[in-house]
Amino acid sequence: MKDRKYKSLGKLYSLLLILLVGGYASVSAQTRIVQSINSNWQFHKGDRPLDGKAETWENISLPHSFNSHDVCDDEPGYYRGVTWYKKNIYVPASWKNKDVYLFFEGAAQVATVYVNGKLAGKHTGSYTAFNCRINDFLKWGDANTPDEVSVMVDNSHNENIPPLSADFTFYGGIYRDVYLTAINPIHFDVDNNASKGVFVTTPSVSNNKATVTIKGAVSNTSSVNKQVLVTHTITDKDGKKVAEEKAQLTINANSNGYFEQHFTNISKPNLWSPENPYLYKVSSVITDANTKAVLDETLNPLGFRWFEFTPDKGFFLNGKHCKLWGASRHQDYMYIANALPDALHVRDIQLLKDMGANFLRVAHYPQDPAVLEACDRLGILASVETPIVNAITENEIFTKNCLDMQVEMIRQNFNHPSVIIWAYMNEVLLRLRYTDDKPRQEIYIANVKRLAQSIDSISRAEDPSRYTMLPCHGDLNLYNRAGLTKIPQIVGWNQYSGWYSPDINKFAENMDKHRAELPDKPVMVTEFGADGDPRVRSFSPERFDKTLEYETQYHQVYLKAIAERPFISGAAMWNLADFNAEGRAEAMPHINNKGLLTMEREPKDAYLYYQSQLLKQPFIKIGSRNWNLRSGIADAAGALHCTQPVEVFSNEANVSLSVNGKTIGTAKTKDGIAVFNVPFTDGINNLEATATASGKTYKDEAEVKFLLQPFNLSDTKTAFKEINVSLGDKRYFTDDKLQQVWLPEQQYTKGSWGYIGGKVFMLKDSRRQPYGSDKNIIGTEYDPIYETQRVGIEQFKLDVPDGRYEVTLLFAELLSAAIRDANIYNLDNGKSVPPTKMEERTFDILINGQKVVEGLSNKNYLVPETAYSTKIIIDVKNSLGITVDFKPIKGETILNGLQVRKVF
Ligand code: GCB
Ligand code: CA
Repeated sequence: MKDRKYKSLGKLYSLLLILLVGGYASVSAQTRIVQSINSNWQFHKGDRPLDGKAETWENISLPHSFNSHDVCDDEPGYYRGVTWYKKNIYVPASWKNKDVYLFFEGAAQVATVYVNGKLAGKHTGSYTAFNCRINDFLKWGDANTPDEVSVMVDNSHNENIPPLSADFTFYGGIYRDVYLTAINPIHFDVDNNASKGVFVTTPSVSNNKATVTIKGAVSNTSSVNKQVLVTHTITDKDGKKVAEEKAQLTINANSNGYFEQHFTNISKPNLWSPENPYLYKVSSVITDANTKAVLDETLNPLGFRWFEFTPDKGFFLNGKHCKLWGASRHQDYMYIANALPDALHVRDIQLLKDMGANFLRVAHYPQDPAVLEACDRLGILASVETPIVNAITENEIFTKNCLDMQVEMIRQNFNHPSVIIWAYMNEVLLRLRYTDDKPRQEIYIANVKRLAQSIDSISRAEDPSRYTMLPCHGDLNLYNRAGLTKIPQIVGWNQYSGWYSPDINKFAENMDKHRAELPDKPVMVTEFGADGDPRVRSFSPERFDKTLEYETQYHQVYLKAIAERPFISGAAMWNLADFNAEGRAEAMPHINNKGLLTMEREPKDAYLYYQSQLLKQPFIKIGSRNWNLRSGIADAAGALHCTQPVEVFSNEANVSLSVNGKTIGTAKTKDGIAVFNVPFTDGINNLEATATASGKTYKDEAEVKFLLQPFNLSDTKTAFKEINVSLGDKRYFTDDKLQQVWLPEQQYTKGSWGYIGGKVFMLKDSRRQPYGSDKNIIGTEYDPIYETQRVGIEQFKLDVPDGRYEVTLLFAELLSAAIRDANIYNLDNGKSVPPTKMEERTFDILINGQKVVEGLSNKNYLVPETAYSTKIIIDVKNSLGITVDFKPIKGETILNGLQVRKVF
């Protein structure tokens, strides 16, 4: 067991403390030693060869996941199997009289721990901590005697361990901190599910008075009976002692002694809330009753607050109405998987706070201890849940694993004042088993209900002070019929009307239906969101086009509907940040783009929108602030600007905007947004937005680089340099790396550029995709360009001036007989889209009359779902411009993208 205060400073801090406290006679030497052992591990992917062949080991440090890269590549799937980690630790002989533990904050998903080759412990489940006592396996030599720790970590799919399937990646590894700890044989019971062994509750709290109950156990692993004193001291933020209680215990050898202490009169507690996250400290100390020596001590946070969920008026904190606004969060980053340093966890919670939120749904599994520590400090109320997602396995081992995880989660996180809900089972009826056997399916549903009931009961028994919650997917009738809406104290709804299903107004209807049919059940919206690929933009957003603009519009509708309904206790947007879901294809393969932040934690517009709605202090931010590389066509022949809308997000009534020092105007905000038409000029445009609140001016600046395309390509005032066009597409695509912008297609007009003939590619029978395909295009990062296409195109013309040009043509065959991945999330629960029959196509391509590609066909370069591009150099003469002809031989012609660059 470790004491978290040493966490970041590790060994050095422990040493310092020994030095510091060493000077006081009344305090014994360091009672617990807690040192991280994250550095210098060796990692082996696969099982260890038993045939004596040389093993290959890679040097790594923890936190570590072995899936940091294979979840992002074009190869479907990722490594799920056995791996090994090993490291030497050095345990001094002076610890011989102590209990020595290895404390793992988390390892995914089954970890088997060996010390010097002997089995020391085993833990199942990726998302909870575990502790192994290792005294019996150590060599007890001097400080130079190595003890080898080796851990087999296996993240293979296992029908007995939740989660079975889900829209996120089941990364493997020792992906959180590991500590070596040494404590006296008399200590708080750290063997109780890797908890603190001390459980703090506040049975009654009011403005005037609070009570505190502290329960727990002291373990005595020595061979003699012991008389000890357990002292609990509550201090306020400034370190002032508020109250103290002592209890005398006699603990027999090799057993536990239990204590329960009551603080009955804490007057005028400083209440904990999002506005005032006031934390007291509870120090727990065990002293030897005879010698008075301190044997063990630990520290826990304490917050005084009381709360209630009501079915009609929503949530109340400390007697005041408080709508919960927040987000759900996954715990991964690009290329580091879930193996995050603590600072990145803390950063996320800070970003949530900065958005104006007061709630976090820790979804879909317990996360790093740093998360709830940050919630306590920053004033974010939290719900935590166990990872039973989509489906269950109907057997005793699965049931036991679910219950064990629930108990571990509750006990390990018990003392966080931020936690108000213990949840379990996300959308557990989404992947119903036995779809072809209805009677069997009814038995399955009854088994799900039975499991839910067991988990709910155990949660309430473990911790009557919090609420239980079960997040369901949209099908209210199904969850009602299954009895699942009756079991938890709060029902959560994950709602995607306007995303997976077309009609966004159904969201409000669904919530009203809950109110009408379950009038006694408190309710939260546990998820709602829409994908926004940060590279993709549109001035005419549509459902499923993956633009940030649609994402913002979607959230506007939801926010309004949630705010208007007092019975909705709160809402958690899906998701705080983009996250990896390896099985997904779409615009950014393997990524679920429903984040309010990108994977790198850059704010998308939806985040700014929430800031404008939730923050109390004056707020102003220029929208699309990360869309700082833009392009567009000049407004008219000879014009030196292109007018495009810019949104400003603010909670003030009026905002003004100027560009390069020139005022554009003042506009009223509507629902926090003011829109300006900005005449962008070629090059850098400095935008400045201002708002005035009680005599003070608030402002925001943004620098936008604009690549102005001439209205006529032969315009001399704005010389043509290059153009990138996505065919069959209505969106803009920004490529920050190459500093290129892809424009939506347009029809050819004289003097300009565009296609002639053909139609936009649409997926057959897609209930989602407005245009283009949702397949992962192999061999490119530019999926959105390749996923859209013009079919039956006859020509592409550009009236460029004479000179040498590079013309790049991009193709991807979007029809294929391949069955779509069954794992693609399908919340409208319809049948998956049938494979489209691929018809063979062959066509020639001519540029300015010359056949540059002959017989392009599925038999050569046009491999289904694979990017193919070719660059052709041409010299334009006699003011003829560029004409690309597509001549069908068999089937229809296609073009997905086109780039033209002037060389000279
Ligand atoms: C859900 C799931 C979540 C998914 C989300 C989505 O309902 O609970 O795990 O990631 O939908 O984006 O489809
Ligand atoms: Ca395209």
